[in-house]
Amino acid sequence: MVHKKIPVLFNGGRPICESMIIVEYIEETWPHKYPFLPTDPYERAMARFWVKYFEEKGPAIWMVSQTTGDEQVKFKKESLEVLRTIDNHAGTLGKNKFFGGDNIGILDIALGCIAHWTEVIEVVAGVKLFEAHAFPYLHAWTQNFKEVPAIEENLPDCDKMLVLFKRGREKLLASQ
Ligand SMILES: N[C@@H](CCC(=O)N[C@@H](CS)C(=O)NCC(=O)O)C(=O)O
Repeated sequence: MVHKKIPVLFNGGRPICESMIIVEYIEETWPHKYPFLPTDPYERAMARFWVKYFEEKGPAIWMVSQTTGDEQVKFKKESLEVLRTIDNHAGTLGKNKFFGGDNIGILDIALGCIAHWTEVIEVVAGVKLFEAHAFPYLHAWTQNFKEVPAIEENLPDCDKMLVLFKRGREKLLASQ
């Protein structure tokens, strides 16, 4: 594939890459089974807006584990701003458990890494980002998200992720 990155979905032998393009493809191919986007055009646009926001800004969280010193401080600040913005958005959920309503939708999937990856990133970087009391709405959402059977059964093992991420950071520090 062009970027040599995962994930890649194969359907009928044909590859589709880029996570969120894959999610939209699944939705368009099996709309009744996986209605990941709202039916209302305005709501669809809003869901896509937030997905794009997190695709653009979310990598700051990962970068906290890939940097040191002033650079890490900068990415920590950016990460906290992203978490703050998404926590505010999660504050509008009301009675809904998910951004998709009663069931997870495209934005829940896009934000999935906050629910699971962030804690591993924090350990590897030695930096705390996602305090439950500082981001209460987002924290409540992560609890709901991780309880969804399809999510719970498929989350990668934290210990294995830790080994992998630590190795990545060690390599990075050795090359500096
Ligand atoms: N925007 C892409 C990002 C994909 C991506 O960065 N994948 C990482 C793993 S999470 C990867 O394949 N890295 C291997 C590499 O960069 O060589 C998407 O959402 O699918």
